[in-house]
Amino acid sequence: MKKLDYIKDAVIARNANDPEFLQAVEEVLDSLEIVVEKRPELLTTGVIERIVEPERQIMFRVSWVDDKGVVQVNRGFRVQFNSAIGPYKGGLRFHPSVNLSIVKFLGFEQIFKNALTTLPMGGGKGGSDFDPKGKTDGEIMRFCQSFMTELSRHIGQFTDVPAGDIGVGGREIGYMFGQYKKLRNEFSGVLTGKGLTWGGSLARTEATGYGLCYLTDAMLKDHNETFMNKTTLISGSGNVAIYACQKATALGAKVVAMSDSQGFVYDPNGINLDVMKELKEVKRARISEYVTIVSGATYTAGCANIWNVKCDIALPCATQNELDGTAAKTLLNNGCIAVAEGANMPCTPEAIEVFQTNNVLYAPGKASNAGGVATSGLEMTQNSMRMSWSFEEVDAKLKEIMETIYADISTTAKEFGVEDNFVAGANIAGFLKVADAMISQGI
Ligand code: NDP
Ligand code: 2IT
Repeated sequence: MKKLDYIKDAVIARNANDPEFLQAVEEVLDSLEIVVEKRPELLTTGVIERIVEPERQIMFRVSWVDDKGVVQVNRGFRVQFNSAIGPYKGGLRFHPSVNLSIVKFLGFEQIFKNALTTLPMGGGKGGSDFDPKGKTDGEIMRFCQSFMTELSRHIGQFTDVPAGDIGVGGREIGYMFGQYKKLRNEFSGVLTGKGLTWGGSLARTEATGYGLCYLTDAMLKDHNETFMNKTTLISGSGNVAIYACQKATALGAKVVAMSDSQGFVYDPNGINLDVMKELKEVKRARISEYVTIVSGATYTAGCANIWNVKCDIALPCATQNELDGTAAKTLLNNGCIAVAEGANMPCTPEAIEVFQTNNVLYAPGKASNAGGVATSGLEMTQNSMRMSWSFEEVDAKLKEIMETIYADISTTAKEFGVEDNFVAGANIAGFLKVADAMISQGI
């Protein structure tokens, strides 16, 4: 019987239909067992029971008209999870799999991630079950406008500042920003990931992937390793994966495989990023097309098969639960020394167990992918100051933040007697900052 089981049981009873949310909460509660031993007031103030319940959950109808004149109806979500240390902040995901469980798990993780960045941002997340694949620009625009028509009532630069996530990039942020501005007659930093001529920050596009590599580099160096000449796998081929590939390659790694939801490409010469960017960012094509352009590369159907490729470092950058216990054992047997998450919760609890019991360095997403939201925080700062920093300035700040996060999670793990357990380090460090703020602010 663990000390926090009574809270876990209550969360399970109240959220029985939300498996992803329960998975995220259980991991955090397990990490906090060693904290409540030292800090009993965390129990008497009810701060743990409070932090697992969203402050506000909004669900709404999004109706729009497709190019054929047919009325379509989607469901929109915004979960405003915690505002103890700043306005709600977190991305919007457009993907057919989006439901309340997924939005709640993402919003919950965002609380701790945002606290780790050192910037004043609370946690939130939103999205829709809208599928952008195969839609025309006009359809995307009309959907985004309808989505923002309702969302605009609930957000604001000092209240809640959404950004991108899966299926939401610069194009979608533009259409949503335009609609917000029309409805409110207000030009403000209500969204991040904006275009560079209308309030966006340089390096926000690159930030999550770059930040992932900065944190991984710090973790490797702390263990007398580097990216140099390391064979690396990166799942996904979206925003996070592409810029992780760019930075890992710049740091000396050889990225030999990337994927999309249908399969993966293996390129023994190292992924040609110009080809990949043209295919994914410009043409929005399937990754299988890569092998028709780059000779020597091969395509294998089934995205999870990427973990069968022999590697030194694995960077899962696609989606939740994409790397399971079996894949983790394969990585281990193939000699993988480090796994760092670009995606949110890509490794299952079984996979994490395999890494941690076999001394594979493992960085959890709420620390390793925090560079995206950290740079969103820097975008908010620039908007408030009515000025913009150079790419080099933002990139230097991002690198410093990621190194600080690594130092923080590593020191916290040591302090609680679980050296190199970065799951515990990240959960505890993120939690304590928010919990202390909640306690100061009263019930
Ligand atoms: P994108 O939409 O740009 O790319 C998503 C990539 O993941 C695509 O290659 C997509 O393939 C693949 N993918 C999506 N769903 C699945 C699935 N169910 N199974 C397998 N592959 C899938 O999103 P991002 O790169 O922005 O996001 C990737 C991950 O990083 C997400 O977990 C997100 O929450 C996380 N993240 C993003 C941040 C950001 O700033 N954008 C910040 C921090 C974390 P396909 O094209 O075939 O769908
Ligand atoms: O998961 C994430 O941290 C994001 N999708 C980025 C959130 C943000 O507000 O930049």
